[in-house]
Amino acid sequence: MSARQKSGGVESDAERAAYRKDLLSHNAKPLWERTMVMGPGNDAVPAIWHYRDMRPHLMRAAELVTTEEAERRVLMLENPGLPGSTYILASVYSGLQIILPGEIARAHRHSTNAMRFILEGRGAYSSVEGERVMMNPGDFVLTPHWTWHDHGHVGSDPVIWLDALDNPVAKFFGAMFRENYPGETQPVTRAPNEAETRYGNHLLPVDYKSGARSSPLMLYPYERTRQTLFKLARLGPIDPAQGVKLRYANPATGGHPFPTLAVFVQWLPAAFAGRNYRATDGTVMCCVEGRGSIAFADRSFAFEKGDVWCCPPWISYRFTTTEECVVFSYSDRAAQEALGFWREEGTA
Ligand code: 1HN
Repeated sequence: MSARQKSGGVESDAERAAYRKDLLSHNAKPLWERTMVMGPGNDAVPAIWHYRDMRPHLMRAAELVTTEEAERRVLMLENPGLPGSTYILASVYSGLQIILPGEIARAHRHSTNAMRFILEGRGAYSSVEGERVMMNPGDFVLTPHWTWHDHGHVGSDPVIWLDALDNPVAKFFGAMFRENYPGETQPVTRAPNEAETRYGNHLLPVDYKSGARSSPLMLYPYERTRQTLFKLARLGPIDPAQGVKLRYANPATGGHPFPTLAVFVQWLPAAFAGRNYRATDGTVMCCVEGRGSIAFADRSFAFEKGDVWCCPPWISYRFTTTEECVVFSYSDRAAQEALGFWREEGTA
């Protein structure tokens, strides 16, 4: 007799339990008993790392560990909702890196895309595929997939930057590779600012084909970004949630600078009381100028220059400011758009 005939479609609890146990021995589970709820968001929670707390720890790291030992002297920012992950969000890695005058962070390459956002100090450079890129505060520097890169410092004060990588995405796919360069550093084979000269002036080499998936630029300097942002702030209009928010573009395609990571900068006026906003891309933000705060449903963080915080996917937030602010940010939006997953929602 079938289950349906025996008990009107419902087997006894004991029979079901035995059935479930038997299934488990075959590494299978019934979908109708699923515990995984289909819905947006994940275990990541909003969190902030204040620069006033992290800077002394970076200076201490510089006393305790050499770049030779560490390869990269980085404090990884781990989301408290993702313990053991070493990730700031489920899809994005972030860390704070410090380099001292005269130090070298030796050359390597990896399949993951990396970027730096400079927080403090001058005189450090990143060599990317033979081009030495000088890094100044507010600059955004690219190290795309599989490009050789090493860092050095010819200035006189410590330099600190925020690293962002798409490591969790590559790890998820099982496609993470890395390789050491045969020497400590790669030779300089390109002119200073060569990429900017070739690709950064609304002109492209006539036969240029965007074979690479990332922007051909190595550097988006803050000076130009800031000028544009403040001119647009005067021109308006201002978005009720985001102020004036721009995305960094790949000049060859108009798309995002990386296939996975989207990168943004925004200006918020003084005394801004922003509307609520949420999107499926978890976002890491960094205050470049000014003071304000970001409020989530259950907590809010005051931020100032150098502070880094994360807004997990589909959790609403709103900005308020005391001074006009510039906020730099990045997220996995490029990957989500390419795959068709990205959504946003603005509410009063
Ligand atoms: C990396 O290559 C750098 O090149 C920084 O500065 C942080 C974190 C994980 C894996 C590779 C760098 C990194 C990294």
